Amino acid sequence: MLPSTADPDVIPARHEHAAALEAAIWPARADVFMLSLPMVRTFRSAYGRSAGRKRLIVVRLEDRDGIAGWGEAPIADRPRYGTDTAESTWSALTDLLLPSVVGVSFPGPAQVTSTWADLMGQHYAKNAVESAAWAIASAKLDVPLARLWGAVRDAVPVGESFPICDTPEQLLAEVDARLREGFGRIKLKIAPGWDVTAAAAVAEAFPGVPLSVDANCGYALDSGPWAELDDLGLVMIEQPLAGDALIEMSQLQQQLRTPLCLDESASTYNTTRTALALGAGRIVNIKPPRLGGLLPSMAVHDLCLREQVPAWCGGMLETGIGRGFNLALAALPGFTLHSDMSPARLFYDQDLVEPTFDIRPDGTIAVPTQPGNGFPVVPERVAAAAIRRWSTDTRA
Ligand code: OSB
Ligand code: MG
Repeated sequence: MLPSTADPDVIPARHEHAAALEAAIWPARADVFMLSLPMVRTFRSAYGRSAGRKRLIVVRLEDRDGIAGWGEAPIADRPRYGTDTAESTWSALTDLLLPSVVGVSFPGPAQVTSTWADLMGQHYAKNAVESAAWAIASAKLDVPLARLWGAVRDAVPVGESFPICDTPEQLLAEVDARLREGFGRIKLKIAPGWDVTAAAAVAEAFPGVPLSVDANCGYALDSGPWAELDDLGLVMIEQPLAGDALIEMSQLQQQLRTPLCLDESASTYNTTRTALALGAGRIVNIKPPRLGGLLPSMAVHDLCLREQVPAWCGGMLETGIGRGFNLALAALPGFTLHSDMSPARLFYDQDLVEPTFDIRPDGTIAVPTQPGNGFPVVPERVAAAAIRRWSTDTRA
């Protein structure tokens, strides 16, 4: 059983607490790596099929004290889920964000993020640099991130996100394999042509297992199989309509018993607040790369706690670098539903961290207890996968 949404009166705001944290950070060097990783399977959603290789960007900050912190920007090759691309993220990192951070001393991670408070967007890039700064802070204080942020659990219940398959039989076989590994919630990617039949087949084959669907903006208000989906007893329908269609999302929510979950619509703190106030959803998927960092994610988490809105941590096929931060975040009290946290082996032939993590038979993943990056990054693997590098060193 998952804990119920915590009482906001007895839980201090995580964002305020984390933003006030003092840990001297003085980045002397920054490295940016554009990686190309072979995928072990294609990932298909309403946005189409992912390619056989995935680009992603990894940032390494090295403090004057010699302590290094790593962050990840899990960018997609094409701007379908969000507006950022590999090239725009690279440019934001090397041209805008890192030049204002390297060679400057900061009292804590929040002050690192204030250097870009006036810059719009660039959320993947901001998240990667903020993550690296938090890893340095955590290492310097010798306190794991989850504890720094006010974790209330040491294990995170996880579900799996199932790409669109060629046949229902193939889907049922994959679901069966993941359930045997312990995954406690099934989320099916849906799109017109792959929705009610697939979801009904899974509901029938695995009764009692929490089931949800993720439409990735693939429908219009008057064109979805809403009544049929509503009858399946789903935990949620994630992002049925366009991210900015908040009024239509609210109209749809009024027609359904099933809660709608905000993913693409939860693009910033203010937009998430607006969406909740409009009744555009009753659950929030919190993703640091989409929201532009850990602190913005904590602010949305605090909002959800205050408003008694269940939340969970979404993923973007991160390697163990990004997942290390997501796991620490998902240990906060407002994350009351299963998170998308599949281990990297389900996407990549090799993770960038060693040891990596995996699901345990009880359906949870352990929250990292190591200070700094949750899992030890293997620099040789990052270098081996790099197709482009950039660095700046104030000591050179
Ligand atoms: O909509 O949640 C999504 C991956 C990339 C972009 C968007 C989404 C996803 C997933 C993957 O569903 C979940 C995961 O990382 O485990
Ligand atoms: Mg989603």
